[in-house]
Amino acid sequence: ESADVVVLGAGPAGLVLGILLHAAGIDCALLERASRTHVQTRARAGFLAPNTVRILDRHGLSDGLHRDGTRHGTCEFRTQDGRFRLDYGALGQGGQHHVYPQQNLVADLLAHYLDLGGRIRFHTEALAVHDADGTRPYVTTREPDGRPARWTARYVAGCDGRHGAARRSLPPGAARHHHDHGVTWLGLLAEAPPSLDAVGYAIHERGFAGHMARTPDVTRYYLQWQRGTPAEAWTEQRIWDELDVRMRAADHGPLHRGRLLERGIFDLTCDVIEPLRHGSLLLAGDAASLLAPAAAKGANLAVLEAEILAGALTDALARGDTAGLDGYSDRCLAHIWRAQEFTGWMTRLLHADPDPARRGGGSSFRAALSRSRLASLRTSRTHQDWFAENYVGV
Ligand code: RFL
Repeated sequence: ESADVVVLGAGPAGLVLGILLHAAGIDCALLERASRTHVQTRARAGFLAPNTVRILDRHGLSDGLHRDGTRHGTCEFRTQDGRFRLDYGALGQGGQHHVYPQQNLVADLLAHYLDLGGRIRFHTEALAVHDADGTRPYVTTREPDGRPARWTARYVAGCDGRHGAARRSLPPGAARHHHDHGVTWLGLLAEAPPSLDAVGYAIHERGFAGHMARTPDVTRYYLQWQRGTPAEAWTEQRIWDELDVRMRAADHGPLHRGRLLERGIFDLTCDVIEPLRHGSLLLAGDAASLLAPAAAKGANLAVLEAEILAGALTDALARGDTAGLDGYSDRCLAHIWRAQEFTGWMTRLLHADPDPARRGGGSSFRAALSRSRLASLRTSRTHQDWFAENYVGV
């Protein structure tokens, strides 16, 4: 089979790209390894930056998030020195987040793409991209019935995430800049209403804890976790008790407890592929760059890159103008490195000690730096404006 653009993966990047290409009259097909149900129920991100919402607005893709999402412009830091709030929506350039679960956005995008008559194949796994340095690349796949197949294209968009076929098919010269922040999180989804009307970041000698609203009934929590310890090692009771300690519930009020719907372990690692274009193969979203979740940038970059790539591919295929494709990598990498830099800064701020369990807590040079940085953030308007601008920016 064939299409002018074969898009691998139906996450936020692949779906936005597919919709914009289809709307521009470009022949494209999406290949997705998982089922429709799987992609639209996979809970992940939830914080959409103002620029992401503007992109979705511009293309008529934001009805659901305006209807069911909520707005968020405050975060609260809890430390040994007390707590303080930053109304980041009123600082910096005045941007707020929209909180809308990623799976709901994916469900909306998928419905929109299908309504347009877009082509998508579920249960179709891309195995490798071939001949990307030529003008007729092709993708080998495993079809829903298990048979091998081949999709030919003029361009292949690798939007298939961190473990996808696009990354595996890069030429030997492609650079992968990898960095391990040395920290692991246990990510939790709790069937419980949010416990505070702000994003909560707790910096504690026993490790970081985080609180992020998702919906009125579901809240995400994070616990800094000892690397190598299985997610199931602790009982629910022990997890909630630890969240209470680190979030300093005794001082600032109890957390709303509930059943834990999901647990996952995330090593805070990150990487950037450079360049993002290898002949006819172009990377976007997590396939292009992986970010630690500390600053909630991944889904936002995915949407931004998809819009840029859609414009570049449309110029190339509809008008024969390849300037956009030639500049695609540099343009996106500027955003990606900015997001990586801020994510690294946030990660160092939130983790006074990369491995408190092993060292038994206590002070350290790094913990003192984190405390000093928080003091600056609490008291300096300039620092707060810088934080706000970066926190909601992509
Ligand atoms: P996705 O969403 O991973 O989608 C890739 C799709 O490709 C499919 N696929 C394949 N299909 C065909 N053939 C293959 N060989 C394939 N291999 C994979 C997969 O099934 C999937 O459907 O990538 P995309 O589109 O680039 O989107 C990236 C975002 O999903 C990701 O950056 C965010 O979820 C990151 N992230 C957050 N980002 C934010 O902006 N704000 C947040 O608040 C936020 N919170 C998070 C997060 C990521 C998390 N995890 C799971 C690491 C919280 C968590 C816990």
